Amino acid sequence: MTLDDEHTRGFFNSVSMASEAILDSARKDELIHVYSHLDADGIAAAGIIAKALNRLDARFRIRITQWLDEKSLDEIIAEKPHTVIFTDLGTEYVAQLRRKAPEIKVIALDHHQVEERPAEVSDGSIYVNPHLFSIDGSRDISGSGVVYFVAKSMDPVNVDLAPIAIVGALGDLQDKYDQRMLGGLNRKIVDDAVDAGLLTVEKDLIFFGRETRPIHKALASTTSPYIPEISGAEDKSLAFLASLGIKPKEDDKWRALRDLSEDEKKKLCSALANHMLARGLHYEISNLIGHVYTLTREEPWTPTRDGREFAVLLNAAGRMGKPGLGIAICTGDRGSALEDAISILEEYRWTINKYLGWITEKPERLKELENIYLVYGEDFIDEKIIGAVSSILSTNLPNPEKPLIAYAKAKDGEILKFSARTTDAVASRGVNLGKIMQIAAGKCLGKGGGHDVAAGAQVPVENVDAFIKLVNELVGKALAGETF
Ligand SMILES: [Mn+2]
Repeated sequence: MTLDDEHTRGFFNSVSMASEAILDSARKDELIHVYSHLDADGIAAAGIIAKALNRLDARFRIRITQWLDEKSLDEIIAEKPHTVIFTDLGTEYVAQLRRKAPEIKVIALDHHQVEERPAEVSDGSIYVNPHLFSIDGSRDISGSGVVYFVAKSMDPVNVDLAPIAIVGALGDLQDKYDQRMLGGLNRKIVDDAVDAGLLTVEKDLIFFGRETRPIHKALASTTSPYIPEISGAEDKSLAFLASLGIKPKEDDKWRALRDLSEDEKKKLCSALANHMLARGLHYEISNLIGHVYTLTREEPWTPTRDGREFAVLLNAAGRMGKPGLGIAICTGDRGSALEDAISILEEYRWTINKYLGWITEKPERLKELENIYLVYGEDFIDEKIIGAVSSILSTNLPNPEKPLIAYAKAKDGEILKFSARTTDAVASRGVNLGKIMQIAAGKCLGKGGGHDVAAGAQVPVENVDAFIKLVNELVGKALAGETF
């Protein structure tokens, strides 16, 4: 893809339209309501738009939500906003919202798949969505990336928000190019950030904090890959290094991953791969090495320094019920906000490790069906965290050819929340989990959607067995090249 092809031009044309519309609302001092998604990308998107609106002295308010539905549309309308901006969600609700409340100006800055091109592009609503221009929104640009381009079009000063869009893309696991690189339109954002002196990109071991943290801490804090017995356990991580003869200290000073010799790095990688293989998990050594995105203006030792870890921090804030804190960090708050976020991150890591430990403790908790893996979190796993758990698990399944579907009970007990993940390789064989979740949930009185490699659904408790059966069938059909 080149940046000046027809699709890209179309996309950037919609970016300018959105930018004009937002500037117009700000100029007229209209009240702007922003709704964004409760994940790292959604929070990054909210942070970028918040900063851009702040710089305009615009009147706005932000809500973070896990999902939009009819009920949330009614709530939006009841608040009588002049302008609604959806970020990292909402494409499919624009037309409906406009129909119910034609007086509201609606702008959707999204990258989720849409069933078909929204018909009424001329009704005053504005869509910026890569999928409408045949650009792959599951790996070439994230929700926060879309918002970044709009913010940059509003005012070039917003280029300083490029690193936040990179964090969002990493949070959505868009580093799918060779050696875990961001590509497509994300590449353009990376270039902006590098040119502005805010980011460096290097190839190395992808563990968090490779340049600043003691090695055992870097290994223990990384959850992608999730390394059983080492993730979350610094003492065991230290013992693991000792068993390899890798010295954690040099002259009383802790060594970081960047201080390892090439030989030591190789030794570490193959030992980790063996460690996982011995526990029935598959992991490509090559995936341990990749592009590392370092936010150079961030303090060493802090979790905002490494792009991937920053994304986990935002996810943690969202999933642990503190999305506002995540937004504050994205708009530049540090000090006590960062301290709070770090303690939430610790709590979140502890929770995820507890869940992953629970799943791996009994082999039957990872069920293998004909075409998919299934994990049922029962009452144990919080439905807001099921997506993170399935993302982590999906990177080291015994058979990576099968998508993973994890689910847990929602609070009211009436609905089950599903999270589906697979690899690009499986997606390239025709498995589109977003579409499969949408179809299967639709037939089971629920709803679903998302990206080809990462999707979700919610389904009434009584239809769960039918839903799982259908997903298993649809994945099989997709793999067999059948259309449905
Ligand atoms: Mn997203």
